[in-house]
This record gives sequence, structure tokens and C-alpha cells, in this order.
Amino acid sequence: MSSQFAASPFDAWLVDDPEVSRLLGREAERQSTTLQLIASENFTSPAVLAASGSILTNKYAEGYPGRRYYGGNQVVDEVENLARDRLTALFGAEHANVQPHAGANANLAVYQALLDPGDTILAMRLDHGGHLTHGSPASITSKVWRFVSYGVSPASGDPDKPGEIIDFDQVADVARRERPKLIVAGSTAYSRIIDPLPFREIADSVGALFMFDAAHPAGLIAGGAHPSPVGVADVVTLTTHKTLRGPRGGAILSTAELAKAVDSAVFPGLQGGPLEHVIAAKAVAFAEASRSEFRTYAAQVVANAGALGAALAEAGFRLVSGGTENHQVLLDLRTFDAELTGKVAQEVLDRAGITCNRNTIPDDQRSPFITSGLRLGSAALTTTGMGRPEMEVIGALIGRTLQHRDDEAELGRVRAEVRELCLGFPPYPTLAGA
Ligand code: DSN
Repeated sequence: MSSQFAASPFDAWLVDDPEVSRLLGREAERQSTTLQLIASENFTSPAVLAASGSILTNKYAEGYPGRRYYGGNQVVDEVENLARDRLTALFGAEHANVQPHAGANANLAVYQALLDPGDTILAMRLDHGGHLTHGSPASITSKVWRFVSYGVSPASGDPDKPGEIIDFDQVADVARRERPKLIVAGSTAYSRIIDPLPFREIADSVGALFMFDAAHPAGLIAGGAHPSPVGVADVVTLTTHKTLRGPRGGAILSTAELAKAVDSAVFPGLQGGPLEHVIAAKAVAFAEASRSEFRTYAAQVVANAGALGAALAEAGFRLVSGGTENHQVLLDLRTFDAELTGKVAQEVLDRAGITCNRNTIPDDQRSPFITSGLRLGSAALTTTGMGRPEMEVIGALIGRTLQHRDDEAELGRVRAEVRELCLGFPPYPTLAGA
């Protein structure tokens, strides 16, 4: 492939499959000329792309280093040990499992490791920002375990104390009443720091174990922008592809005491052969996240989300919880336009080259498919080098797009401005033209 936009360091090797090559080329162009504001996405480094596209995909390695069910794993063992060592060092953890194929698998494995079927788990309400694996009726988690939930405090309308933050009185009350065996902290749509300490205290007060789902803030924790739950929680789960900026996948950190239970729950409990090519890419990402530049990156992600949120507030949107302390901005669209749903906003923004996702807001009257909110994230655009000035431009562009959503000519003008902006911040400058 010879294009201005490269999809991987190995594009040229796809000449024998022009159909896939063309599709990858189109996706490379999409990622390079539209604004990536999905809060759970990022741009990995070319080194991460190279490792995840490597020959390690050929190897079966069921088991763990030194204890595999297949021969020929001498090198693979070194790769997985390197990934585990780098991850434990990055977070100061006693034990790491780098095999989970996704964050959902990591969570499921922890439940399996620590609980019996039917045990009670206390986690965040889905419509207040919790994840599917925190007890959605659609998830297998709720069929195996009994979930009870906590949420955020009501919106107050007072700009100095806006509310919509985790209600620890409620966490403690439900914990006392329901006596969960496990308390889960963590969310997918919540723009504030999650302090692990009050959760620990509540868990101790009712004799519960404590799991921190760090899928979203893992990179902010690694980069020192958020407090670390490691050493506070019994188990920390994470994804490697969001703010941590690695390949798509999950990982689990635990105390040494829980290591065996966690490892057995991942394999053979839940998964078969580990994706060693992805584990190699995780190792690359963990090394990248341990460098001082990554601390600068994490701080900039938070600063950029703040700048984007301020620009959106200026454009007339209400920010859920009144602001942001992480990589996310959760918008309540109703103050901007009571008729505008998250679904329509997402679709119109997509046409203008602005990629984000609709999201419920606390106590949303609309369904999760329609929603009254939008979730935006700053992690990917920060990787491209964008800063405050670009966030201000993007906030204004979002306002303009949604204001003129029925005006195709205006959407076309925004699309052109978005393309121009993105071309100044290529995600893969060293691969372009490959
Ligand atoms: N898909 C993830 C997110 O967007 O937050 C959660 O699984």
C-alpha cells in the first residue's frame, strides 16, 4: 500500500490482499482526518503496532511461563515474564496477570477467583457510570452473582457544589445492609477522580474484598495524575488500550496472596491460549508508560479534558458533575437543546468528522440506546500533540455542529476544518507514506 495514511508498519505486505489493504487504508484515513474523542480509545505507538502484528501470533502457549501445555515456549515465556515484570514495576504491584483478552474478561476472572456463584457484589449503577460487568442484566455477571449498587449524588444546580459525584454515604449504607462479599470501584462514564481509600474503609467495615476497576484511569494512575489503588485494593483490573495507550486487552494486579486464585481463574477458568503477540505489545506499552514523558502525557490528558470541558460549557452545554478531573467530559445535552438526543448528536458529529459516543447521564429519562448525553475523551488527541488551543477550537466546533445540525453546508464546512486540524497532528507521522 502506498498512501499518505499508514495503517501499520507492515502495510506493504498486504499487497496480496487488496480488499483488506483497501479497508485498512480507509480506516487509516478515517483515524487521521477525523477527531478521535471516544474516551476509551487512544493511538498506540508504532512499536506497539509492530509487536501486536508480530510472529508471536503463531504460538500456542496455554498455561503460564514455566508451566505450559505446549512445547516451544522458551521465547514466549521470556516475553510474558517481561510483560509481567514491567507491569508489576509500573504500578508497584505484587503480582500481575497479563493474559486477559479484555477488561471484561479481567473483571469476570476476578469474580470467579474471589467469589462463589450467588455471592453479592456491590458496584456502581450502570446508569450512573458503571460498566456492563458491574451487574448489567445483559451481562453474564448478573446471572452468576447477585449485584447491588450505589450511585452518584443528585445534581444540585449549585455551581460551587454541583453534585453527581460518588455518594460514599450510600456506598456505606448499601454495604451495611447487603453485606457484599466484594465491593467494586470504577466506572466507564464518570469524570472525577475515584479515591480508593473510602472504598477500602467501607469494605473493611463489612468484611468485604475490594476490587478497583481501573480500565479507564490506568494510564492516569501510571502517569501519576491519579491516586493509585494498588496496595489499597485487593485486586486491580485494567485495560491496556485506553489511557494506558497499549494494545487492546486487559490485565489484573493483585496481592501475592491472591495470585494463584487469579491466575487459575484466567486460565484455565475463563480463557484458552493467551494472545502472546498482544502480550508482547503490552510489554512495549508498559515500558513506554514508565518513562518520564508519559507523566507529562498523563497530566496533559487531564488538562486537555479540562480545556475541552470549559470550551463546551462556553458553548452552552452542562457538564455532568460540573467539570472533569480525568480524561472524560460527560455532557448533558438537555440545556443546549431539550430535543437533542445523544443518538442524534453522535450521528451528526460523525458526519462532521467528530467521533464520540452517546452516553446516559445520571437518572437519564431516555434509554441507553437514545440517551441525553455524550461522552468525550481527551486521551487520543493528546497523543497526537494537541493541547489547550486545539481543545478550545474543538469545543466550539462541537457547539457549531450541533447548533446547525440540519444545515448540510455548515456540516461540510466543519468537516473541512476538522480535516485541516487533524492533518496538522498526524497520529503516525513516522509511518505516513509507508
Ligand atoms: N467500551 C468501554 C468504554 O467505552 O468505556 C467499556 O467497555
